[in-house]
Amino acid sequence: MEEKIARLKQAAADKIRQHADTLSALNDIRVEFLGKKGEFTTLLRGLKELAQEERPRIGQIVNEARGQIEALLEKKKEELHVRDMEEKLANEKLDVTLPGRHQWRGHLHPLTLTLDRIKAIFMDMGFTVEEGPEIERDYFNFEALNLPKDHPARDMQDSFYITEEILMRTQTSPVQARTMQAHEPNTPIRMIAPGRVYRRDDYDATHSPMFTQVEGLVIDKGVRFSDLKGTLELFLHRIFNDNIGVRFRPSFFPFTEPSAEVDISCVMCHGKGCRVCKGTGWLEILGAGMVHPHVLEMSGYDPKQVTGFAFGLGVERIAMLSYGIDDLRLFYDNDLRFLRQFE
Ligand code: 2NM
Repeated sequence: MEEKIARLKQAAADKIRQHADTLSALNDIRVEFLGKKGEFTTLLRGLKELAQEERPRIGQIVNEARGQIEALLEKKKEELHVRDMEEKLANEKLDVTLPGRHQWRGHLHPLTLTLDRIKAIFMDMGFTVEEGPEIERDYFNFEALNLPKDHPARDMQDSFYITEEILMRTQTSPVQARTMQAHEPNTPIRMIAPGRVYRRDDYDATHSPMFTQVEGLVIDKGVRFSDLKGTLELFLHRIFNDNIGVRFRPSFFPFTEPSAEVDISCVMCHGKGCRVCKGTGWLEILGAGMVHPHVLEMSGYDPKQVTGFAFGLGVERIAMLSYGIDDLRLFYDNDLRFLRQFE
C-alpha cells in the first residue's frame, strides 16, 4: 500500500512537471488524481479493506501525499500564470514614443457660415426659410415673374437650358412663385429662399456660372416701401454693423415696381473712397422693390387686397465683404489653405 501511494505520488509529480503546459492541462491532471473519481479518492475508499490498526497510519500517508500533490499543483499554477502574464506583456508592448494620430475635424465652409448668419437674422424677424428645385420650369423661373417669352433675360446666351421648357434656375424667385401658389390666395407670406443659382457668366474674380442667392418676399395687407426700407436697413446693420450707411437708388427689375438698388457705405474705407468701392465710398449689396401687381396676379394674389416687397442678394458678395476676400473663386477651389482660416 505504501509503495502504491509513493508510485502514485511520483506519477502525479512527473505528469505535473512534464505535461502541465497550460492551465487547462493542469486542471485535467488535478481531476485525474484528486477528483471525485480520481486515483487518491479510490485509494481512500480502499482504506476500509485494511486491518483496523493499519488504517490511521496509511490514512495519514495518503493525506500527506495528497497535500504534497496539491502543493505541486498550486506551485505549477502560479508558474503558468506568471508565464502567461509575461507573454501577454511582451505581446502587448506599447511604444509611447510613437507620434500621436492627428484628429481630423471638419468645419463649416465660409459660405455656409455666412448663409447661416443671414438665415438667423431673417428668422428672428419671423421669416420662414423655403427651398425649391435647382432644375426649374421656364414658367416658374421667368413667366410667373413677369418675364415674358421675348424678354432679353431669357436669352440662351444668359441661361443654361436643358430643354425648351426646363433650365437651371437663374434666381431663387421661382421658389417665391411656388410658395405663393401653394398658399391660399391673399394670405400673408414672410419668407426667404436661399440656394444655388446658375447663369452663363464668365468665371473670373467677381463672376461665377454658379453662385448662392437669398431672395426674400413679404406679402400682407398694407405692406409699404417703408417696410422694405426698415427691414433691409435692420438686416444690413445686423449682418455688417450698426454704423454702416445704407442708401436706396432707383433701379429696374421686371418683377418689382418701383425697384431699388441698395448700397452700403464701403466696409473697407468707411466711405472715404478706395479700390474696393472704386473711389465712390459705396458698395452695391442688394436689389429690391415692391412686388409688381402682375407677379401677384400670376400666382393668384389680388393686388387690390394685398401688397408686398421683395429683395435679392448674393451670399458670396456678403461673405467677401465681411471676411475681406478679394477673389470669388476661392469659395469653390476647395484649397484647404484658404478654407482652414474659417475653422
Ligand atoms: C431681386 C430684386 C428685386 C424678387 C422678386 C421676387 C418675387 F418673387 F416676389 F417676384 N422674388 N425676388 C426680387 C426683387 C429679387 O434680386 C436682386
